[in-house]
Amino acid sequence: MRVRIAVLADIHGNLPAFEAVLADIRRHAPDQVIVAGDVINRGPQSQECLQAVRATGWPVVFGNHEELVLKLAGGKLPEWWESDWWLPTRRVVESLTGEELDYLRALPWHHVVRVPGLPAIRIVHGSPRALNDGLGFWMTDEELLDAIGGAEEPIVIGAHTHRPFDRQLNGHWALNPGAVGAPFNGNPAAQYLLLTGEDGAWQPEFRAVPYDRAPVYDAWERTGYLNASMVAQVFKYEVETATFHLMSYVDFCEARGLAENALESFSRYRAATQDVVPGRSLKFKPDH
Ligand SMILES: [Mn+2]
Repeated sequence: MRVRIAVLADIHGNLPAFEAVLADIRRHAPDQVIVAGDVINRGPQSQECLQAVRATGWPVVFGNHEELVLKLAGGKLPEWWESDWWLPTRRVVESLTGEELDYLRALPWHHVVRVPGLPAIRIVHGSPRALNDGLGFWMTDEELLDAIGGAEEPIVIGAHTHRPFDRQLNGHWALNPGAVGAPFNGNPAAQYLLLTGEDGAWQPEFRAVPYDRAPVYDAWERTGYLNASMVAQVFKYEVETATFHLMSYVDFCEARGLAENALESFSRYRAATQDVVPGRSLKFKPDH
């Protein structure tokens, strides 16, 4: 008997990316599909993504961006969340209905796949330890064992880092499906993980589905906040380049004494990073 499951995560309000993955998943017709968190925030179409995901009936696991939006909705974040910088996240909160916020609150923090004759799989947003503790290639074996060794299932799938990852050690197996809506591995295609279970073992296939990104850029333009919130510009630039820019943008501004939430600062950052190899983590030192 052959079983197939699909795991996708980090849709982040990017509806065209989710629709591309949805079509690819339907072609492969897996037996189970699990969404490993961060359906919302960052991208311009959070509510549309949440509704599209819920329409599939697939189980969804809680992510750190669901947590962030719920904290903001509950007034549990410091005052600086009132700045224009965070306007996109406040818009997410305003756009969601009370019923949708309740749905997010009720999401489980993990999902376990048990198929007779196959190793059990624990699916979380980050790691079994925390929502924001992602699994990635930069971890030493010891760090990875610390992160996943506490799980009772031999296989752990965690997302959050927006980079596909696959490492086996000491009877444990860590996998990361990469991101649907905002990959950071230099490949702008919408990414997810397909697992085929057969003859007592799972075989992973990392899928990367190309899609037209023009509609998501148009959706960003329609929000009206691209010139008010530089975090929105950074999130859009991350989708364009499939590279993590948020921390390096903040570092870039700090090193030069630039105001973070100014279009001029973002334009300078964009010009300075045009030729950087996609997928590389960027760090900036002051220029003298
Ligand atoms: Mn994420």
